[in-house]
Formats: sequence, C-alpha cells, structure tokens
Amino acid sequence: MKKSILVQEEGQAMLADALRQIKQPSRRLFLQRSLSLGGLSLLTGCSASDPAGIETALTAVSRMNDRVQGWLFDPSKLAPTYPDSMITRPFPFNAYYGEDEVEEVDGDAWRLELSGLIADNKPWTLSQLRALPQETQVTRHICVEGWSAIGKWGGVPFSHFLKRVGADTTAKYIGFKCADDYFTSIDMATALHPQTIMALTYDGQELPPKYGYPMKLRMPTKLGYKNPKHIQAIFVTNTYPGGYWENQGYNWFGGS
Ligand SMILES: Nc1nc2c(c(=O)[nH]1)N[C@H]1C(S)=C(S)[C@@H](COP(=O)(O)O)O[C@H]1N2
Ligand SMILES: [Mo]
Repeated sequence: MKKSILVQEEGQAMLADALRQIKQPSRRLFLQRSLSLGGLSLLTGCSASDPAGIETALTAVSRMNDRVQGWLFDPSKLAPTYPDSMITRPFPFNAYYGEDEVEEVDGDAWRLELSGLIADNKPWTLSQLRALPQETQVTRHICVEGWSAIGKWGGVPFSHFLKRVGADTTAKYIGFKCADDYFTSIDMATALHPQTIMALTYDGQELPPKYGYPMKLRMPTKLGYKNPKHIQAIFVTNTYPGGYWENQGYNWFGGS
C-alpha cells in the first residue's frame, strides 16, 4: 500500500480518537496546532533530512486536516454579521496579480457554464441570475496574508441555485473556474450553507471588476482565497479538484 494512504488511515484513526475527546473550540485549536512537524515524523517516519517525504507528509496532513474541518463544520452555524457603519472603506483588493491587471469581463456576452453532476446544465445569463431571489450580507472577509475587512455583498443564495439546477447535493465537491484562470473548489456542506451566496453586487452596486464582476462566490465561513471572483464555470464532482493556492500548499478546506 502507498505510504500516503497508510499515513491517512493512521492519521484519521488518531484524529477520530482525539475528536471523540474534544468538544470545545479551544481544544480544536489545540488539535490543529498539535499537527506539527514533530507529530508528523511520529506519524510518517519521515525526518528533516528527507524534504520530499516531509512535503508528501505535509500534504497528507493538510488533506487529513480538511476532513477534520469538514467533520467539525456546523452547517447551521452563522458567521457574524455587522452594521453598515462598520463596512471597511475602501474595501481592499487582492488577487494573484496587481489591481492594474484586473480582468475586464463583458457582462452581456458572459454565460455561467455548468457541468458535472448537475441535471440541468444550460448556461445562465447575468439577467437570469438577477431574476432569482437575492440576499444581502455584511460580513468579514479574512485573507491569509494578514488582513481582514468588512464588506457588503448581495446575490443569490447558492443553495437555492444548486437546487434549481438539480445539482447532486450528495456529491463531495463544487469546483469553480474563473475568467482570470484562477480556480478553487469547496465542500458541499459549505456550498449549501445559508450565508454562501453568488454575489452580483458590492455595497448596493453592480459588482465592480476589481471585486469579481460579473459574479463571485461569497462565503463568510471561508478564508479569502476560497472566495472565487469572475466565476465562469461551476462543476459538481466527486473527484478532488484542488485550487490555485491549494495546489501550492494552502489548506483546502480553508475555514475561517
Ligand atoms: N478569480 C480570482 N478570485 C480570487 C483571487 C484571485 O486572484 N482571482 N484571489 C483570492 C484572494 S487571496 C482574496 S483575499 C480575495 C480578495 O477579494 P477582494 O479583491 O474582493 O478583496 O479574492 C480571492 N478570489
Ligand atoms: Mo487572500
């Protein structure tokens, strides 16, 4: 059997054990922190003189951590919301490129493409999305680069959309392909979370290019890099799709 599979199985048994003992969030943090390099070599038999082994082990542990976060995720627990007076102005821009290189998407020509485990995969126009029920949230966006900001997004509850198009909500993953070649993917429980929305507006106005025109996925339960802007295609799958930053070592679950 491959080492990574052994690592996962062994690690999962250990984590399942630990999970049975912990109930409070403070203990959860302790659990996350305890998945350190020391614990790693214990788990895997890899040493610091074996960088490739460590790399593999780190990836394995990050994927285990995804599962733990998935188990701990409470689909009905809401992220904090804020009054309009607390909105961060100006709201920061971020991407893997500079603000002068923001993707200019033609909203009239734009079509949201659907594929994978979805019954009705006809493409959607922007006006069709605008005709669906809309919700607004004032929530905090947290970026791993060390900043957070409160913003106001409006759009279609993603769970409503997924049911409308007949997505297989028992599938594991939802993947996103963006106009700027960014890509990411999320777990189904988060996709169905009541605060996960297909954002079409920012602060009451049409979503500006820098914040992801024509549509971004807004999830206050996830870190910034999990919130894809300029979404062009959505697919439902049971095959792990990874992501732009996730494939470079960022944790996939990426809960905030
Ligand atoms: N398409 C696309 N989406 C993206 C990114 C990106 O580079 N391209 N960067 C992510 C990161 S790391 C952050 S913090 C947020 C920033 O969103 P904002 O510009 O609305 O603040 O977008 C996320 N979604
Ligand atoms: Mo970010």
